[in-house]
Amino acid sequence: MTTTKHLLTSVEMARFVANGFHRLDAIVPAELNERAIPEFDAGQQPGVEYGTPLRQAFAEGSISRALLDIPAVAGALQSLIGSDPTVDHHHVHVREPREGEAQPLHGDAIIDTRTDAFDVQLMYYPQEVTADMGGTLSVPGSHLRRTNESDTGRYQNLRGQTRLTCPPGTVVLLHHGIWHGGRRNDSDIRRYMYKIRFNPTVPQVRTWNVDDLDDPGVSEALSVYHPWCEHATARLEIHNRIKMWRALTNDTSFDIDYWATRVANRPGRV
Ligand SMILES: O=C(O)CCC(=O)C(=O)O
Repeated sequence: MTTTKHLLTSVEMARFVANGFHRLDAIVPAELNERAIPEFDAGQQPGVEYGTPLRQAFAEGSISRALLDIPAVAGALQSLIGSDPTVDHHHVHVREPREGEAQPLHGDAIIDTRTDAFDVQLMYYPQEVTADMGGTLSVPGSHLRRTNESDTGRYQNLRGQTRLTCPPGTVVLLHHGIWHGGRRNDSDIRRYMYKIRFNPTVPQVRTWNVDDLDDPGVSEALSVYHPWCEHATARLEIHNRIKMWRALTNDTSFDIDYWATRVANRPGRV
């Protein structure tokens, strides 16, 4: 990664904590998008061993390297995962024209109960994705509701879900836990999505631009309600976000409406 100048703000980080993704529309230059599709058609990108340091994972001149060197991508990734991440794996996902079925809703890998660390998944869409092209479905705010891989596969539609449509060159950075799946492609066009998963190697603490840490917009962003759960259950998700924000800021006193402080109160216990 070449620059850390385009770091996310605290309010943007809080939105990521609440929603589970950060979206950068049309951030990749046209020449890279045009190069990507024939290369993806030619086959998967060269393999990378699990846990390879990002600096060594992708060759100079490769699409992956060029993508990760885009300052806004590098800055957002640095903000979310910290410096010197490793590459877990990468893969080009194709939804074939009129293929007839969607991928079940799932979270990648096994149930993952970490509360003080998370992996980041980058999804890159080199072409315009229209409503009938099988854009990735995801459920904003589902990432802290821990599930085991495709246990959510029986859910066909959830209120608040989004099926991605985007201009060419869009990048979405996601929390590893988000519920997602490739949708059915009802168009005549192959749909491409290139995914890279990153693992942190440093504590994910204050890795973004914290100048606005005290902005009231932080609590506001963390308090958003998503329509897939009941009003009362949504409070549990806000509680999960408070715990994540405490870990990210290393501030064990952070709270919203006294919820985390109240439930942690055990007078007299050491
Ligand atoms: O193709 C897609 O849109 C999503 C695929 C994916 O993320 C997966 O298989 O885990």
